[in-house]
Formats: sequence, C-alpha cells, structure tokens
Amino acid sequence: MPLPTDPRSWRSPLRGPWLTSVFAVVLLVGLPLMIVTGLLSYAAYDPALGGSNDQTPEAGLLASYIWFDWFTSPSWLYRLNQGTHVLLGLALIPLVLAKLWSVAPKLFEWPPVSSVAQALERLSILLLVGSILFLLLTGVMNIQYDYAWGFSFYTGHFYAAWVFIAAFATHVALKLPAMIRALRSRSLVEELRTSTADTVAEPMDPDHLVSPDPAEATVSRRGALALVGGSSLTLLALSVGQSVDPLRPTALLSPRGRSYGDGPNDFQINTTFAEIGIDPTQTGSSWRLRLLGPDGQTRVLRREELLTMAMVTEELPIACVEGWSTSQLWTGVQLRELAALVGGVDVESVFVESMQQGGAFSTMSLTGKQIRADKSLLALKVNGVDLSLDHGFPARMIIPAAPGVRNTKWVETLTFGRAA
Ligand SMILES: Nc1nc2c(c(=O)[nH]1)N[C@H]1C(S)=C(S)[C@@H](COP(=O)(O)O)O[C@H]1N2
Ligand SMILES: [Mo]
Repeated sequence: MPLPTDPRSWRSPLRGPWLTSVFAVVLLVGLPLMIVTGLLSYAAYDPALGGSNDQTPEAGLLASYIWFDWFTSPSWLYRLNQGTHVLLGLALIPLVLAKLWSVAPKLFEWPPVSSVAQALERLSILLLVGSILFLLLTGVMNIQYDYAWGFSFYTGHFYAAWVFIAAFATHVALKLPAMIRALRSRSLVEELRTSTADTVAEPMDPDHLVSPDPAEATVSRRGALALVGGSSLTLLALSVGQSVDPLRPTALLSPRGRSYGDGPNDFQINTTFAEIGIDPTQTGSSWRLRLLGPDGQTRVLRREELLTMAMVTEELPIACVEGWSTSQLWTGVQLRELAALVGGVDVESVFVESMQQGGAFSTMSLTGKQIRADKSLLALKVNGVDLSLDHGFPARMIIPAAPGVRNTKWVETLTFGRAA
C-alpha cells in the first residue's frame, strides 16, 4: 500500500479545488464570525479589571482592541454573543474536518520543503491547522468537562486564537484568488443534480488536490455536501436548546441541557453548593453582608434588612462562556443603592467576595458602569421565592449583559473603590 506521502494513495474522485472551495467559502463566512464573537467574549471578561478577572496580564497589544468598558445593555448581549460563538463553533466542526479531508494530500506532501515560499506557506498551514484543532478541542472540552486540563482555558484559548487569526489571514490572502477561480469552474446547481454514477474527478489542478489515479465514485458531491451539511445541522439542532429556554429538553449534547423540573429554582447549575464546601451554618441567620466604602465607611447588613430596601425585579439572563444561558426573574437590591450606603456615589469599581474559599470564581471585580447600571442587582430571590442554596443563597450578583461568571454566588463582602 502506498504511503500517505504518495499522491497515488489519495484516490477519491471527489477531491479537487471545487469541493475544497465550497467548504472554504462557508468557513470564510463562519470563521470571521467566530473571531469577532470570540474577541468580544474576551472583552466582556474586561481584562483591564485585572486582579481575579484576568489571567492574561501579558496580553499587551493583543488586548489593545479593548478601548471600552464592556456594555451593560441590552441585557441579552453576552447571551447572544456567546450563544452564537459556541453554537456556530459546534456547527463548523464537520466543515473543518471535511475541509481538512479535502486537502489531505497537500498536508502529507513530500518532500516537506521545496522552496522558501513553499516552506513559509506550509508553516502557515501548520499553524492554521494546529490552532483551529486546538481551539475546537478546548472549546468542546470547556463545554463538556469544565476545565479538565493543566492550563487556564481562558489563557490558552485566547493566545491560540491570535495564532489562528494570523494564520487564517495569511491563508485567505494566499488562497482567495484560487478559491474564486475554483468556485467559478463548476456550477453548484449542476453538481447537486449529478448522481454518483455520473460523478467523475475534476480536471488535474496545479495544486495537486485532484487524484492522479482516481477511483470510481462511491458517493456524489451532492452526497458529500449533504453529509457534511447534515452533520452540522444535527450538531446545531442538538445544542441550540442550551441557549433557548423553551427548547431546553432538545439540547441532548449539552451537559446543562437536561430539564430541571418546574420549580422556581429549577434551572441550570454549574457549581452546586455541595461542591464548593461552604459550611451550611454560614448561610443561616448568622450571615451578614459587609459593605466597605471608598473612604473606609462600613456597613453590615442582615438579610432581613436588605429585604426592607427598595426591591427591583428584572428578567435577566445568566449566560456562561460555555454557551448555555437561561433567563429568569430576579429580585434584589440595586448595586448602586448598596454603594450609596457606604458613601460610594462616584465609585469606579467593586470587589466582590464570596463565602466560597478559593477557586477561580470566589472573587470578582466589576466596573463603575456595572455598578451604576439600573439592572445590576444583588439578587435575594428568583422567580418570586428565595434563592436556593445552589443558586447562591443568601445573595448573589446578577449583572446585565455580562458573562455568567460575573454573577458571583454566596456573596459576603462588597468593597467599593474610586479607581477603576
Ligand atoms: N461563588 C461562585 N459564584 C459563581 C460560580 C462559582 O463557581 N462560584 N460560577 C459562576 C459561573 S462560571 C456562572 S456561568 C454562573 C452561573 O453558574 P451557576 O449555574 O452555577 O449558578 O455563576 C457564577 N458564579
Ligand atoms: Mo460560567
């Protein structure tokens, strides 16, 4: 049997510039959308807040596109952004694999280097393929297994994204003319009408995608496109329910897609109360909310005292970076009212501390914009009843338009500051 480095070992008659370009043009639309939503997601994490929020203090130029504080409205902004990023990413997996299959002979080309220009092109392909597989793999693992590796998802996915962006831009610049030419070489409508029996290889091409010794077709181009498109749509259909409340039970591929019963507290939980090991007696009548102001003012409030303050009820989403989201009716005290209690009318930051000891999400910083937003709440209730322990009883943050991770549960201390 010939080795994969031998062009004669690649015999599918479907392989050729036209089919590769059909996959390419879909990716050319999809991947930039992945890049934009990905970069926006990173901006939503507000790396400028530093401290417990950001694990890429060396990002430098790579984060220089973030000249704004993340938005606080519309409240569904992060939900839409992240739902798009994750669902589209899942749907693109079959396309990426099909595209790689279609250019496989090139990936195995031998000798590996024949000229300087070709060496540079191959290097960009290596970075392109390596980074996209890394991004898809870490993305899927982040959804399915929460952080099952030795590095931070946030850091790894971010730096790999920049490798990908550079390699993708290079690849598009080099290949765009060939893609357009190949797309013009055949009619899509005609391909979709061609049966397997009539499927023959494309004419030999300068890039050597077409097999020098094509076998007989076992599937038509129409069949191949249907297989790839069908796989994408299936992944999408089995995942979309994780971001759309009424479709929840259809999200069979999503770890948090299962249905949760009909009670007011029956919706997704990433981290349960039992998992994080807070002593349950701490959430009882001895619980106090501590407020620290920018000039050293302090207030200590019992839950009953908080409940006598002006209550605001808002329908607001929790939208995790993992793509799942859910909208619920939260009731609580506006964050800016709490700031006012400790003299913080002009505050520009708040440091939130949970009763949870340790773990990446036990502390969190928020911006002045987030403190001032009408819909930023310290929530005490959800859907008309007290929060359950799993949802953060006695109190949790609910920040509009922000990533779910901003919604710290089991809040104990809020420290307001003047400097951002
Ligand atoms: N104290 C604490 N708050 C937390 C978390 C946590 O692990 N600990 N998880 C965060 C994350 S990642 C999300 S998406 C939201 C929603 O998670 P939940 O479903 O566990 O409430 O809560 C956030 N608040
Ligand atoms: Mo999350």
